Amino acid sequence: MYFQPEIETMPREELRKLQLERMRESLRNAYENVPLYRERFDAAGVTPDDLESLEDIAKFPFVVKQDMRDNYPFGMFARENADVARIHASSGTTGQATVVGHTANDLANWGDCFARGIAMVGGDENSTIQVSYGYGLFTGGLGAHAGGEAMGCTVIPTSSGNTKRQVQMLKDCKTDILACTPSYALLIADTAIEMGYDPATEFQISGGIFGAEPCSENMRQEIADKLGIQYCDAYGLSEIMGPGVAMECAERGGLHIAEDQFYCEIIDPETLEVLPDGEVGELVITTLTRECSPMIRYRTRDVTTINAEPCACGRTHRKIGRLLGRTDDMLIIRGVNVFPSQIEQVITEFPEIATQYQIILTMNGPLDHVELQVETEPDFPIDEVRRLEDLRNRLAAALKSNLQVAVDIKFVEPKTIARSEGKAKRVIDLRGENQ
Ligand code: DLL
Repeated sequence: MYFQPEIETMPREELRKLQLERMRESLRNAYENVPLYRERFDAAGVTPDDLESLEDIAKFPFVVKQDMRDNYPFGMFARENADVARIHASSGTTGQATVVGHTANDLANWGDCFARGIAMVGGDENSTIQVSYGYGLFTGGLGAHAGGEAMGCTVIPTSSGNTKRQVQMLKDCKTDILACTPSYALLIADTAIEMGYDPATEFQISGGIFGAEPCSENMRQEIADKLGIQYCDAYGLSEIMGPGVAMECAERGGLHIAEDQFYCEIIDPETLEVLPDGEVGELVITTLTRECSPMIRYRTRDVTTINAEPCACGRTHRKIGRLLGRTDDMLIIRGVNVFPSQIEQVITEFPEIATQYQIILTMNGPLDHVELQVETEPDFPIDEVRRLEDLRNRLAAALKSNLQVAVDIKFVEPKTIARSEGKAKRVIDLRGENQ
């Protein structure tokens, strides 16, 4: 049931004591070994000795992704080359890539964090886990792999892609747990069904550890039903570690933060004030054990809440709510703030429409123009104008009443929107391009 019971169910007072000790150590590691932290702490007039309680972390300055870019590649490493066991890097699609280093201890801790998620879906050393996250600089593949090894599972490192083979392995190797992005899980499930299988009843699979991108409640339910599994939402980010920072237990009330390794705060992204538990804001993470790349108050841009209510599963670590999206993914449609996952939730209410969509942003004079492309299901008569117009009106009305937004809806033929084997690209922003 638990991977590390003594840590996962540690009484909160004891846990907070452990966090404080580790936070002091992490601040010292950062201050003594990373010039950026020394300069920032000195400028703010604080030293690691000023930390007397966990809440004192609010005295320390934030770091952001740009700081990592400015110090590319190794400027924020607190360890010499000989101690660095591996590096991972972000793709750099939105700017200079960011590089994060891991010592052997960092990698071992990472494996433990992910293994806790494996236990949450009922896995143990008898389980077979198929890792269909991409392997490479992206942390999904190797992070899940480390978790499988820490648990003592049989690990199938399929990586992403070659979806029919993924299905064949799921079936033939009697995979118990699948780990991949939710959009890829749906593609794998749909491919299995197209191949003539019913994975929910014919395959052994019983758990899924899915993360790296937002996923609406309806889409998650569709994946769980099609595969016949318990769905564990896995959160993480490469700057902080990778998958395993927070994992969802069977109670489904949020994702337990690995609080022995990370300290989380929620801030108001405008005023930068720390918000009380339960309020929605930006997640800020301080690493407590990371040796090579300590992060002190890293602003994730992810929007969520912290839930401190006791959990029926017995774990004492606080939880974050399932993520709506990132502050930088939020669309502002005629003054209304909307996350793509909220649009997804509305689309998935319609059985005539597939769980596939794309949002195309263009400029219409000085105004943003938003086109929502959706696919009808193969059995929907897309040529019948009346039925299509009726569907369009109902979808437009649902978007308007749920999200207060009006968007142009464009129906496309079944299976024309590109399927994703990793993180789905839901928003195509053409606003910077000549039109
Ligand atoms: O996506 C690490 C990961 C791999 C997490 C596999 C879970 C499973 P990055 O590529 O650095 O790392 O992207 C991190 O992805 O800041 C979130 O915005 C988003 N994200 C990660 N997990 C979730 C999730 C990996 N469970 C960024 N729900 C984060 C929603 C997520 N968004």
